[in-house]
Amino acid sequence: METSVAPTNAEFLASVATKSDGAALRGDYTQADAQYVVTQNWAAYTEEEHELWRKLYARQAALLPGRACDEFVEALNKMDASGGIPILATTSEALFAATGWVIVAVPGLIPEHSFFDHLANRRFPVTVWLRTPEEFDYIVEPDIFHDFFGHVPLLFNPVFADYMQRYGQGGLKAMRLGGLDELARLYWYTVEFGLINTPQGLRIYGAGILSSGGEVEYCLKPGTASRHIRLDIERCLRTLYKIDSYQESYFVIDSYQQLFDGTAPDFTPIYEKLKHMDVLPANTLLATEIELLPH
Ligand code: HBI
Ligand code: FE
Repeated sequence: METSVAPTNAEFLASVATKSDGAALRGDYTQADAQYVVTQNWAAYTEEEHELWRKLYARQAALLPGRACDEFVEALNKMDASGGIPILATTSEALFAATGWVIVAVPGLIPEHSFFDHLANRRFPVTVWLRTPEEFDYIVEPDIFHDFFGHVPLLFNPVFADYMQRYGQGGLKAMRLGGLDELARLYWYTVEFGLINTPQGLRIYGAGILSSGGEVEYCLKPGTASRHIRLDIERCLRTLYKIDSYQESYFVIDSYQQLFDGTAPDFTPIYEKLKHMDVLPANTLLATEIELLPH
């Protein structure tokens, strides 16, 4: 990576460490700076919240063997966050040492421009608050369990980390080109709901699946109505997705390098072309496509 990135993030870590107040409350954007960054007020989490985290973690970790990709499981184990809601700055330091990424604490969903700007500068926004016990199985918005457990482990992988930065750069560009809906589908079907082909079979790398109790099992189950098809970026950019049910399509990659290389070209002509084409429903299977999950 460019050498200019490292000092920027090191300075950032230093500035966060000196802030004394902080935020951990859902929906509290009053503490956020211009980039929507807050300080994680770790002392404010209750014992009930730590206990809920431990339960979420234990349930999810037990589902991973044979389903999550090895890179995810190995990094997650090293992160050592099974005991309670983690201190983000601690993992951020380890992550910075591994791939030059840092974690920034945010109050929840943030505007697209800020989100992309963080990614483009190797900063991953992690929401500070934890879901309620009623949301154990399903939550609409990202919380700290989804963001930290689901997203942070793969950022320890150098190639995936580089893809995420390139995605952020592409996001800023898509905003200027009117390609945001299209590019958001790529994030959804890779970073959130992606599968990867390995010698041992299909494995999960998408954070939306890996942080969901039900979909970890569902997405690899033979005989469901869902598609498992090879990722073709242009095809993916045309494909609508489900936000309130399990996915009807899962796009499968062969390597993280495929993501990095596939996002190297200028998407301008693709956005132009797609403006004249219909979007595809989430359950589409084109005549040329092959279902990859053996029945
Ligand atoms: N904000 N905190 C947060 N997390 C996200 O995943 C996120 C966001 N803002 C915008 C956004 N995602 C999207 O537009 C991307 O999914 C493309
Ligand atoms: Fe996410």
